[in-house]
Parts: sequence; C-alpha cells; structure tokens
Amino acid sequence: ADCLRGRVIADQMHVKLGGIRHKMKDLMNANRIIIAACGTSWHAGLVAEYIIEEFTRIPVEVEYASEFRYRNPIIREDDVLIAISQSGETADTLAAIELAKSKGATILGVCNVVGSSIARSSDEGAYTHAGPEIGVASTKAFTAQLTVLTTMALMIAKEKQTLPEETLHKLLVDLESIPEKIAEALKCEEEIKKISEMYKDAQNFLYLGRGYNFPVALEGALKLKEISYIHAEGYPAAEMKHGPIALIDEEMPVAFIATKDSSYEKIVSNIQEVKARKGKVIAIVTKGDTLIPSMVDHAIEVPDVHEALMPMVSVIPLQLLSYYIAVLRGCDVDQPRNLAKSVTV
Ligand code: F1P
Repeated sequence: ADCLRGRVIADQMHVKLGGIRHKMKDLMNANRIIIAACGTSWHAGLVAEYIIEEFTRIPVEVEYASEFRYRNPIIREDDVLIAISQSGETADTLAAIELAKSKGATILGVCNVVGSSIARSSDEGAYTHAGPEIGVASTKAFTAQLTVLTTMALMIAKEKQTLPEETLHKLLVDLESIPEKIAEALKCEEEIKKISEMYKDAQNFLYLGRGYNFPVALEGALKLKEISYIHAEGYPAAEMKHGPIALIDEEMPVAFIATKDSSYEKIVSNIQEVKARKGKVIAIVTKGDTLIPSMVDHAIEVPDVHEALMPMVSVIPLQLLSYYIAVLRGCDVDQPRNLAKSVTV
C-alpha cells in the first residue's frame, strides 16, 4: 500500500511545486545550487544542502546572504540560487539575489509571505504557506522551509532518476506523515517544562548534532539565544574535540540531538566524552531507544522518521525548551529585545 501511495504522491509532486515549473529544467541541469539565507532560514539551507547532495548529487553551497553580498563570489549562468526567507523582506538576502541575477544565474525563492520582495525578485519560487509567524523568532517557518526544500530535492531526484524508485516513494510517504509525527513530538511539552525549570539559570548551553541533525544543533542554540538571552553555541558533535570540549564541566548543559541514524554510534561516544567530564546532558532520542536514555541526565523521545526528515521533528523539543526557559526567565518570547521580524537594512 505504501508503495502505491508513494507512486501517487510522486505523480502529484509537480502540482505541489507548480511555482517552479518553468525553471525545473534549470534546477535539474544546474552546475551548482547556491543557497543564500540568514538566521534560521540559513539553517534550513544547511539541512537542504545535505538532502540535495545526497539525493540528487548536484553540488550545493550554502552562503550567509550577509557575507555573500559583500564578497566577489564566482557565479555562473548555469548556477541556480535558492533564496530562503520567512519574511521575504530580508535586505541581505535580497542583495544576494540581485548579485546572482546580475551574473545571469536562475533565482528561486522559498518564502512564507506571499507577494513579498524576495518572492517578487525571484524568477520563480515555492511558498511555504506556514501562516503568519506571530513571534519574531522563526519556528514553524523552519519546518515549512524544510518541507518545501525536501520536496524540491525529491522532485529533482525523480526527474534525474538519482534515487531508486522504492526509496523515493518511501521518502515521499514519510514526508506526508510529518504533520502527525510533529504532533507526537509536541507531547514532550510537560517533560520540557520540568527540564526548563532546572536549567533556566544556566549561563551557557552547548548544542551538538551530527549529519542531518547538525544544523538542528545550530538552530537550537539560535532559538535559545534569541528568546532567552542565554549564551549558546551549536557545533557538529565531531568538532567538539577540536575546541568546545574545553568548556565542558558540571555547569555546562549539553543538548545532544541523538536520534537513531547512520551516526548513532559516533554520537554515543560523544555523549560518553561529555559525561566523563561531568557535563549535564539533555538528549533528543528516537522513541524506543534505551541505550542513550541510560547514559544521560534527561532524554526526550521523538518518533522515528527517515534520517533526512528528522530535523523537522527533532527541532520541536528544542524550540519548546527555548520557549519555556525564556518564559521562566520573564522574557517576552514574541518580541525579543534588539530583534526585528524582518531585517530590512
Ligand atoms: C531571517 C532572520 C530570522 C530570525 C529573526 C531575524 O529572517 O534571521 O531567522 O529568527 O527573525 O531574521 P527571514 O529572512 O527568514 O525572514
């Protein structure tokens, strides 16, 4: 039944991505895909880099739009620039689009706000339709961006036949199940409230993940910084030994995104390294995992999904953690100090 369902979804994909139909050929034949974005949208771009390269074998480069616009990057006519932006008004991302356009690249926009400047400046694009973001910090925009970018990657993979049909169909069925998986992940709320109470006075936080979950570590840290004003750093877990390990002691909470994927064993040893230095570990684990919960101070379960889709689910407990810590510290979560919803200068 799943195989048939996957086939049906595959046949409908071009309708979902109708907004990029005229540029689909450019995307498929791209020499390189450049992703330009800022903040949370940049983190979604990093996940997309892993997904697009894995499933389509097109080289991807992810650029902070705020840097890209001011340097002299090599851009070719057969490059496709994907600009990701929740608001569609971020000045740096708009400037990156103009630069790429001036060199003849194809521009695709992934925005939430219909008719926004970035949507209008792009050749074509796909809206995320996440609904209005009430708070300044992006949350549901991240998941919605990942959904669109993953659908794009799978569409290219289908056209270029870079994935076995069975794998493609399985991924599409899994992608459709994401809303219910997120609903399940949200059930951790009570547990997160208790954990937030214990760590609300922390001075620092470290977030570590590997593979598809590495950008989730960056995003977890950014959310905590943005709304609770606690200093937080996100790193690939394998980078820990190259510096951040020096920070770990009994005062340092470390959030591991440690779901069951191809880097599971490696992350288990990273957790051991932190525990050996008395760090406090909060781990996001796959439902049913017993090993990591036996090693850490707090384990939060999320439902199992294909590892490439996990960021949409594993980010949920981290967004909640930042939210509850911020509320307990008396911060205005919707209107954090010094932050604007769209950075237009
Ligand atoms: C980018 C961004 C957000 C962040 C804050 C400031 O915005 O950095 O990720 O949460 O709102 O702007 P956008 O280009 O995705 O609208």
